[in-house]
Amino acid sequence: MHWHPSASDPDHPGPERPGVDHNGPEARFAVDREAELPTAGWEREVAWALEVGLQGADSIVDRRIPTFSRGELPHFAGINTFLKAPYIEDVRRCGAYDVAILGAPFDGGTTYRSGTRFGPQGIRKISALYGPYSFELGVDLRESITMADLGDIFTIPGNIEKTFDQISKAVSHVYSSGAFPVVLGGDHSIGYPTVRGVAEHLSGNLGIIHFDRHVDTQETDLDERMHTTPWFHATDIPNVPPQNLVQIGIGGWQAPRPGVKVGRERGTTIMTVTDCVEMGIEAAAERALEVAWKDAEAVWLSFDVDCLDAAFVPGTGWPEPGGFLPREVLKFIQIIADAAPLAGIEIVECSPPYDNAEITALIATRVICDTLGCLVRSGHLPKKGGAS
Ligand SMILES: [Mn+2]
Repeated sequence: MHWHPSASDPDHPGPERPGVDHNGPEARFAVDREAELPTAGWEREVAWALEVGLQGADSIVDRRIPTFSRGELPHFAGINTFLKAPYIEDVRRCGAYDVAILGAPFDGGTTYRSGTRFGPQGIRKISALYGPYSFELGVDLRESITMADLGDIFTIPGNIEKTFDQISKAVSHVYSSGAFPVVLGGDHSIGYPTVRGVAEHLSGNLGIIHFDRHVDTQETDLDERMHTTPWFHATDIPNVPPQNLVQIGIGGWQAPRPGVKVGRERGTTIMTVTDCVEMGIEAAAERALEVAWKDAEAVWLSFDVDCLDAAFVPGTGWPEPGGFLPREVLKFIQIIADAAPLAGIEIVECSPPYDNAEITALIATRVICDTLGCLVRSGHLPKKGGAS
């Protein structure tokens, strides 16, 4: 099930090199793979940037540089969309793209630290640091898929239920357009309306792979459907059975007992950090895939950044020590995205006002990029096939 680089394939040993190969096996694959990646997307971007951004000044030696920054470079310049994807004001056009990014800036469901209403902005801002190419994954998103940033959903700060309706309508629109939805939260209360927006389009069941330190399965918290409750309500949807909800990284002193009781009664699958580390990330990921995909038509990925150890995610609502290391969670995500297509992904609980040096937003961005990269390299994106 795990995706293996072709460098380990004896039928494809890679190009001959003089002397002993000094690269490690993964690096060897990566270095060889880069030579196979096309550059047509980059060349189109350069030509477009020169046309709309004007040819650079006479003293600029590199004639690919425009006067106005357009496209990827420089990374510190430009308007902050996710990965510098074009901002699409007319959301009716989102189906023309393989991937659509949409923000759900809402923190009305938080029960301790707020600030996730700034999550989409924080993630977009630090995403400018990233290029479209991943060395180890051997993928260049610019050469493989088209992405659009739809901006944000109009959330209602004082009203959780109206916000849920807005989010469900937005996610439903994007999902039914054929674009792959990437939802930038927002607190975790949005997990219920996002799933609701997808599930209504399925005739079969929707599974959920949920990364978190918290179970989020109680019915209400502080008398409302707060960010501790999304999976109670999601698994009340007839085609979102709790038997297809797998919860990864749960543990510590912040898992409320009412939620644990609901999980026990409904039969969700919980895997602690120790469970995953001791069985090995590969075995844990395969178990998660089995649960989420059992008799399911599609699977939604819900990633709460607080599944990482608190040291890596200061900018979050309920930081909890003892979580995953970034490399563990990235490996987990990669196996899931390589194994099968996903219905979409949401990244929640990134709270820039509490972040330090943007490291929480950085890991949020990385999870999205690794998910997209693995979906691309395994042929799950673009959905209709296309450039590879
Ligand atoms: Mn959480």
